[in-house]
Amino acid sequence: MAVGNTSAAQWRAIEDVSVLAASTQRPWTEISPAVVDNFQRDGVVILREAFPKWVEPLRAGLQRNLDNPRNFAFPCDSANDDEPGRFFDSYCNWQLIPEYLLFIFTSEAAAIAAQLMESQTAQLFHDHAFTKEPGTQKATPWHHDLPYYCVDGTQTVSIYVALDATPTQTAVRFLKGSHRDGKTYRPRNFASGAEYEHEDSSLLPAPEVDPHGTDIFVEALSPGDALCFDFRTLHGTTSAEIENRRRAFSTRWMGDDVRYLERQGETSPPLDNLGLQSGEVMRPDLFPVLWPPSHD
Ligand SMILES: O=C(O)CCC(=O)C(=O)O
Repeated sequence: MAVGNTSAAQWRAIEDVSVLAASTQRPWTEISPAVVDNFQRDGVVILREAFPKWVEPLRAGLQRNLDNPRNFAFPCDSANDDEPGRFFDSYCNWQLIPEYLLFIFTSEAAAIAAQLMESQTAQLFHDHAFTKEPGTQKATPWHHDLPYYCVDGTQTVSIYVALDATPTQTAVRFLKGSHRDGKTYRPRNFASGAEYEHEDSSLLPAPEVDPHGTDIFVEALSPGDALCFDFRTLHGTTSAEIENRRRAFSTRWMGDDVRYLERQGETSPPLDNLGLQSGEVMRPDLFPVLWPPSHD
């Protein structure tokens, strides 16, 4: 079983990604003000049929990742050996998997991210691919992503593209409005449920959320639909058994107010040696600014 947070591959495969950003174009697609308002209010929104033509390429990219996890960055199996099924994830692979790279540099994702974040710019943080195989009962523990990351800010979004039809029973659930409650919870390991060791006393114990409560946002997904959620929005799943393969490809985006934050403990991804002090902008040579689409 591959454990998380150790890199099998060099994720910084391209010397200066700004060159790639400047030589590619990303299309515009309009997000309605009502959708932006919903995202700002709830911390989550669904965009139906946002990326239909990307489903096959992203499935192919994810299959490379699944077939040879050790050739790629940060592979992780979160269903333990004595648990049924497989819950695989891997992140920071866009420089290694061409289909991921093409999606990030040439799809509408950057334009969508900028609009939802109400930000002039959209800067890529990283990609994150997920697969739950049939038979898996392992729940995704309730968590929010921001305290896992070496960044802080309020203009953030993950664009999670469903690659399989997913019923509500096994889809990711979100606690509406939790991005604005001012609380930050300890990250936890998906496989063991153990909390990360952090010296930050402002972090609350990992949250318990009623997955069937009235404030839960959950939608059945079709391939190509995108769930878009703030890094601060609490999310998780039930342990309902996965009946059909459930794959998703997520990209994490940072807006104008996001800055590097030196966390007092483990982060995921564990992006060390960035050469940054807390409060500095994330390096555009490693984390490309993809909206606006060109800088000339
Ligand atoms: O697909 C899942 O169950 C987990 C997704 C997730 O936690 C995330 O995208 O941050």
